[in-house]
Amino acid sequence: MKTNELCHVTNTAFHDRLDSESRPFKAKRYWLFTSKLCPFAHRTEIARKLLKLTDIIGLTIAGSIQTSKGWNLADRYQSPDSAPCPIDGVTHVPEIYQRSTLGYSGRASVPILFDTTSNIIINNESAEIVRQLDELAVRLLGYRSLYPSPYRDLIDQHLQQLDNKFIAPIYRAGFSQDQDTYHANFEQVFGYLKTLDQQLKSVPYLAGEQITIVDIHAYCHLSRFDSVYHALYHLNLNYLSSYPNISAYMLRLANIADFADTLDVQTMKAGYFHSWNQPTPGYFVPEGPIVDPRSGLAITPQ
Ligand SMILES: N[C@@H](CCC(=O)N[C@@H](CS)C(=O)NCC(=O)O)C(=O)O
Repeated sequence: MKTNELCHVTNTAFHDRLDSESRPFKAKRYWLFTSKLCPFAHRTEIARKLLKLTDIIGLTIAGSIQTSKGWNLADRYQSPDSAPCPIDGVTHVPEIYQRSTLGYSGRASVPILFDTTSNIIINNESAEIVRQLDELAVRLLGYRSLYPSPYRDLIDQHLQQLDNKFIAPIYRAGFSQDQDTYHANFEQVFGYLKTLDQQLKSVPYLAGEQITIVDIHAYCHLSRFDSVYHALYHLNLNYLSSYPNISAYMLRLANIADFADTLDVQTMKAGYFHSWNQPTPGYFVPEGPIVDPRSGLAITPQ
């Protein structure tokens, strides 16, 4: 699969495998670190739940407001799913990178897949982590793969389109420093939504009748569109609720607890509008639009 052109998104440095000879598997040896703000980390939370790996893979969800000290693990997100950080003395994510690779100078991003036995980061690229969790669930639990071989080419095509025609332009528009860059990416985003709405006319999920990994990727960015990207990145031509097939698709996914239970719109929004590296002074969190908490779709007040 060709690498993608995702600007403003952290390029990652850790691409190892979780279940290799050198790291014999045991429950809770592997640990995920995420944040409710991050759509990429969100992918790994949904995969962990959907693939029934919650007793096997540990999880700590950092506080959703990122400061110059990085993601805060001491003030972690409070939920039955979010366990205390298993690494002694660590309070912020950059410390995990330092502990794992002395002198590490890259970005300290989430998600992180960590090995609590050898105390090293295995992987910090969400798409790779999701695929590895899928392989683990198929091998260990005999679970149906969310990346089934007969559909891999189709899934890869959708993943590529999602990354290059929607996700990358969202960040390029939101962080653009001139009208032309903003305009070109604004057009790409709404062009993609029009195409996606057509694609979802005849199928319940992006690769057909079954949920696959591309639906996880799509849900994580689409569920942030109406409540965050519309205002924060000025992608304000339409709300997703004005695309009938995309809306029906998002409500279908939101009816699956393993998707909707991982979405916390208020916490996510507070993260975006208060974090130090977002295009907003962070004085307040916009009150509108009213959104459905399970799909993130804007609701037109009656
Ligand atoms: N390519 C990475 C992107 C991860 C990423 O950009 N995470 C952001 C939050 S959405 C982050 O932690 N940024 C913090 C930083 O880089 O300091 C993936 O898909 O996992």
